[in-house]
Amino acid sequence: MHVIGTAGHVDHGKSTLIHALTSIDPDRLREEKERGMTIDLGFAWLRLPSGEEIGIVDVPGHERFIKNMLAGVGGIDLALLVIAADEGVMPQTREHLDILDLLRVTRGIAVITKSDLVEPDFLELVREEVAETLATTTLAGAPVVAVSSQTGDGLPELIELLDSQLQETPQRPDRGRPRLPIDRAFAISGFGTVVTGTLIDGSISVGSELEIVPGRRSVRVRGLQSHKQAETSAERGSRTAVNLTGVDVDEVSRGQVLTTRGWLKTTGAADGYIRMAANAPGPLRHNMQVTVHWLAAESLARIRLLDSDRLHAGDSGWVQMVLETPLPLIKGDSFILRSNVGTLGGGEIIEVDARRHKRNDPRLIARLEALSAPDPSEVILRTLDSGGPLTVAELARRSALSDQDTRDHVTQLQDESRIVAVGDGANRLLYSRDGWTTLTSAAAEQLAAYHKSFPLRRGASREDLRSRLRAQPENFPEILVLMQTEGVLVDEGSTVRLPDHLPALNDSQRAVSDAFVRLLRESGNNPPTGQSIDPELLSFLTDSGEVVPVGEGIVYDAEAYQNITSQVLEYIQINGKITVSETRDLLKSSRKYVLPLLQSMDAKRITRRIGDDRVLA
Ligand SMILES: Nc1nc2c(ncn2[C@@H]2O[C@H](COP(=O)(O)OP(=O)(O)OP(=O)(O)O)[C@@H](O)[C@H]2O)c(=O)[nH]1
Ligand SMILES: [Mg+2]
Repeated sequence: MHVIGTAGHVDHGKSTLIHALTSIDPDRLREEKERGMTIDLGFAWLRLPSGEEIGIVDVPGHERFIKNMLAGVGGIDLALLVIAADEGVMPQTREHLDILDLLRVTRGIAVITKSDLVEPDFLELVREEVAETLATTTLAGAPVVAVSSQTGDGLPELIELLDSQLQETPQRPDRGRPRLPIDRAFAISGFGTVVTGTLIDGSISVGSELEIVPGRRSVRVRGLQSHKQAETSAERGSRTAVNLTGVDVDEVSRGQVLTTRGWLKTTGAADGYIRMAANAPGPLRHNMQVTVHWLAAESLARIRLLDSDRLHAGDSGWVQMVLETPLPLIKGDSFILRSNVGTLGGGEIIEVDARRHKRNDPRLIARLEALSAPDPSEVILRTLDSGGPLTVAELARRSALSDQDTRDHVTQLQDESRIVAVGDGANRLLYSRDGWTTLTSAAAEQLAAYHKSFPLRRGASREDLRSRLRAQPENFPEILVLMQTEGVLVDEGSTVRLPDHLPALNDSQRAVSDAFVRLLRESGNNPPTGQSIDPELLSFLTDSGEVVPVGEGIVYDAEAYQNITSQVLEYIQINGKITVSETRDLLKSSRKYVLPLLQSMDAKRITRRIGDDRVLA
């Protein structure tokens, strides 16, 4: 299935030509009929001699309605560039041709209309002018035919040409993710909401569970039509009308995209490579505000020029578009940049969800070049380098590859050790080798710094390390497992350390500690409180099992604590339970000691509290 579109200056006979070819008047609005001028997109279809049925999008030529033209031209496979014989190439001929060129529309036919109005030798001059105008564009060498929609002259030849050109036009690649940019939304009483558009990827069927993006509105396909014929499914490359349930007509508008659920996200900043239009009305300056036209949507955007300060007609360069209204762009999509004076340029999306870049950085440009390479492995690695780690699904979206292709390339890259995978299933996170190395070095640096600040502690808290590495909680355990396997660190449960880190006291610390422990040991069940021992030393002695802090500034010698717990346990075994005052009498101590002691035994699950009693835990 193919879709073709008209282009050309106002009044040059586009709509009349479509009417003559199809018997369908593409001007459907009353105002269009009254003014004899196309305002919004019109749609028709035609069965070619080969049997193929094609969809046709007719666009307005008037400069004032260029937004509508841009909304219609996004999904076409072939353009009919219409030039009236009596006027020849005019400003909108050039702007529309620039747009086709920038959108990389490589198939086209130049149709000289109103051939009945001029003499044959004048027609020859127009042919020459048209061929010359096309010569510097993607439509260079395209066939030029002269027709009269009035007399029918040349129309059979045009149809033959169309047929043969489309036979040679390959189908768009199928990435298996249907996208239907909505160009019309209306309601039909008894049926509800209908949206139309050109299905540019994948297929959809009656019953499909879809969503409308932006907005994430879940909908279901109730019915499908292509060229006014009911269908059970629609294939890519076809003009499609979709009857939806789950959405009111006033909740849908031109520019939104109908797609499968859950994968397509809007992006606020995207990097791209642009070419300036041959007839650009002025330069594109760094930080200039322009309108981005993409499929049927548009948004204001600030353009950051990444490798220049200014681009003139015919120049090309790397840009970042910062969109005022985020759009669900995907890598590889074409777009047009326009100011209110005219079409400035256009290009291809190279990376979605782009970060803010330092300008004129050769490494950035090298990375963007690699991202625009046709080699999917290279694209996958670069996408992971800049945006990783990513799940397979997210990687597929950002690199604009099908899920299957992405999985195949990832497996290959893993075998070659160029990708590191952490975890399993849908949560599996992929790092480029470089990305993983960066993460492991960061972990090692963090731990080294921690050990330097706290040499007496066994290790850093696991949660602290996680947040410093900005890792997600669901993948962090697996990240640690892999880092431990690679000998980067040792995971000790609640703390994490470098493999060669062993906390040890120096001589003076040892002396202080020994004196402290001796003092505790000598005071038995009632150790002195309010000791001003360095908390780092205390935590070291606790970790190494020499002392047991029970709270409230009370610390026991480990052996004394052991003794106490044995006595308490023995008492409970004999009496079934113990109270605070019984403990006090048993230990010949006071409430001050006994309360925190019992609480610490509860916390260590030696005892359990029931009301005023302690029992065995
Ligand atoms: N004599 C003659 N007149 C034509 C021919 N084709 C179109 N016209 C006339 O040219 C005028 C403009 O035709 P349209 O088809 O509306 O032109 P358009 O390119 O669709 O114009 P916009 O959509 O407004 O850009 C109409 O009055 C047509 O009748 C033709 O082959 N011969
Ligand atoms: Mg028209």
